[in-house]
Amino acid sequence: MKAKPTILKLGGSAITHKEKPFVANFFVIENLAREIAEANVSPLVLVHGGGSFGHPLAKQYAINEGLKNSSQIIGFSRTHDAMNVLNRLVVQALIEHNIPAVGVAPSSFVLTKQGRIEKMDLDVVAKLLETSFVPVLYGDAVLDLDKGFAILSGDQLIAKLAINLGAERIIVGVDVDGLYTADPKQDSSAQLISRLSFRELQRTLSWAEKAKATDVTGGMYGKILELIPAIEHGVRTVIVNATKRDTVRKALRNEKFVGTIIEKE
Ligand code: IP8
Repeated sequence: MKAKPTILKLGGSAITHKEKPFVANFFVIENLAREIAEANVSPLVLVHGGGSFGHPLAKQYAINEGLKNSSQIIGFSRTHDAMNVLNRLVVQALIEHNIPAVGVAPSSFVLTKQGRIEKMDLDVVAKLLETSFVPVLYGDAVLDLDKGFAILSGDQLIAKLAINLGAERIIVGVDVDGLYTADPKQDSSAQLISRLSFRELQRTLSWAEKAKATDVTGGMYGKILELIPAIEHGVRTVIVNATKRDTVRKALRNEKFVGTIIEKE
């Protein structure tokens, strides 16, 4: 592969209505599909999160705790299927905008061990990129070598993809403008951090840790922790608001945008 890929994560909090189980935010999905088409970046890998599709089921059946009783088995199927439904909605919107999107289920090429990626066969994804397709992956229920199964977050996936595919950058689209000095949903004096180094990042973790409650994969805190290996590896990482018009397009085009840029130095 010649050019270095861009990895764009579309957060579940942006593309679904988080408080309404199994309700997609079609307005945001459609808008993002249009902006991705306009930005015309290649090679591009998309990864989306679970939002109100994957998380309620993952929680209900305790998928991330591993296989402890047989009643969880159907829950694994339901969680994976819900993610597949959301994936189809995203892929269809992209195809409507003439983007050659191909949905790829991480559960078909990733095995975890204690919840961490242990084996990942990227041949198909790399070949898709080489052939000018846009692979669309997602956080998924995956098989785990030790505990039967686990939840693989889209964030763990993007960091690993970025390193293994030699990505140029990661763009993470969420439902807030970026990283703040405090939790913006709790504290009105919180200020947006426009740029920070890897070292400065450690300090933001203290408040982010408190905000990890809702997602089975850890919310903003989990997100930052997962991105660390890619940032350390030198992959420029930006966090932007995917629900605000034009932001993802500007970030993809490297135009001036509101958000947080995290770099190694
Ligand atoms: O929203 C988790 O992915 P995330 C996906 O990226 C599931 O953490 C199945 C809950």
